[in-house]
Amino acid sequence: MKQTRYVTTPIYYVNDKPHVGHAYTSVAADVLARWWRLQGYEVFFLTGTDEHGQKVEKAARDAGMNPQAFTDQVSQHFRDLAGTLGLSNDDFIRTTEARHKAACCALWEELARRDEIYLGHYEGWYAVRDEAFYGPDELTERDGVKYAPSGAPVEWVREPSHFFRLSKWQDWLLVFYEENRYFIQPESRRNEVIAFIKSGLQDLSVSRTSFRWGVPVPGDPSHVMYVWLDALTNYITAAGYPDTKAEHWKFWPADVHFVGKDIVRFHAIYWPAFLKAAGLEPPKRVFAHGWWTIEGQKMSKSLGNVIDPVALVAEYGLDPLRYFLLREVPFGSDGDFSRKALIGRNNSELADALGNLANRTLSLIQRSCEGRLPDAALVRDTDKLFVDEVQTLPTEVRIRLESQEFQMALDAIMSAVRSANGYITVHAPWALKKTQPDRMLEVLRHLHDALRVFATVLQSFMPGTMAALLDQLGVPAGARDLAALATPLPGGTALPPPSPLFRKIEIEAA
Ligand code: ME8
Repeated sequence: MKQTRYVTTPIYYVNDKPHVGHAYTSVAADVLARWWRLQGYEVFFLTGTDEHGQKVEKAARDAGMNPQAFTDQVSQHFRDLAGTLGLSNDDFIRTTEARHKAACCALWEELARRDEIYLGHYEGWYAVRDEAFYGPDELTERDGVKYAPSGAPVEWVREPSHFFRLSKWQDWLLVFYEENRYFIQPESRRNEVIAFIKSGLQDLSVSRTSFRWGVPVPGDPSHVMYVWLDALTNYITAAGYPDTKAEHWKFWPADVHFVGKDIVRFHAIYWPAFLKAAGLEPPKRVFAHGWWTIEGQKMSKSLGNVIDPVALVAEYGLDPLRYFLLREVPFGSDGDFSRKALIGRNNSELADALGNLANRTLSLIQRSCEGRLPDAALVRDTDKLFVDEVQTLPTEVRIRLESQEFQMALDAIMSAVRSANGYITVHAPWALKKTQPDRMLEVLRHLHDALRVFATVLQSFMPGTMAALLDQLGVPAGARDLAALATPLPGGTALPPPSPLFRKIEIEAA
């Protein structure tokens, strides 16, 4: 069995500061990376910034800066955001780094050596905002301006260009998707990609001559590489390409590339074709999640509703935000971000359901058991349903997360938390102290065992708060992975006095 796992986020354009959409993809990738580590895999989690191309060059010009100084500055915001979001990324790649330019040149040379690239002339539509070429039948026209399906305006481009023989890979791609049934997720995106390919693939322009901000084409420096060829290569640069003999190459192929639905075409069509053409293995999965709107509207600078994730973390706390992003909508579907919804989830599920459960249980252990963990308890008939639900929870979460169903995983966890609240209410351990002290110990121990399972599986979603809960539960640092759940904590373990994990947030008056 492969003991390594490799997950990536898109590398984000440095034309502007990060917003909550970027935070979303990054948090999803972080949760999966942490989950794999809890299972004992050796994980490589990559994120970074996409710094070349016409769009970034223009943003630098608008800011009155040279492109390198500009990208240094904006890239730092993304690096800082990784810290603010508590990302556990193992590397942060920038496409302006020497290691990356070397990988791009090596890939280009390999493609050229295999006659997968030829020199021609491009004439057609280009959207700088998307850094993408579009066919005439994909466009719509308003007030004399043509627009891509994304809403980006297109311009007519006419220049000499190197082409990648993409059309040659059309049939291979269709067979590849058939043989790798889950390569593109979710299904709706897979269907969309297959329909696009069936409509006919053209060879792809992979170099530009009308601007300079890119990686010069080896042997033809009047061209710079098309920014998507450059950008996609980042995923192998970070795995050590072109040194495929190096230790680090063990991470390739990537297990999951997380992307937004806007960029599925590049990842699901161009990327496997480039790799196959160069004799390299394609990634195992491209998961294209949905799109966030903000209080019902598209997020845009002109509407002034762009949400800064740093401000959200300051206002609501990191873990409630991480939880909300993956809890609110099925991964793959579009969602609406509203403060009210975030506050609602925080108050009802985190503060009330989970937080109160922990606080009630741990306070009772403090008061009624002198702060010592009761011994492992007998599972009586009346405990069985609840204990079984808790014991099967890690497997259920694992199955959900293997297919990146974050919301379903959290749903299963919350349903078990609700059962635990039902269990504490029905068995009322606070009323047993005088009449049935031994039974009180059993009930408290079952609740403690359940909290340990909840905290263990939730660590990947809310690392900070769950570390605090595991501290309060007396779980040693070396016993916090999934395998450790098989070993019960020794009875008599001293537990620190509990303190609240989550705070309730007031809903501001509308
Ligand atoms: O496309 N909702 O970079 P980018 C959800 N550099 N996710 C969103 C979002 C929203 N409203 N807005 C952005 C690029 N995202 C290229 C990628 S990869 C080799 C090169 C997320 O800065 C989502 O993941 O435009 C989307 O795909 C990504 O940010 C686009 O980031």
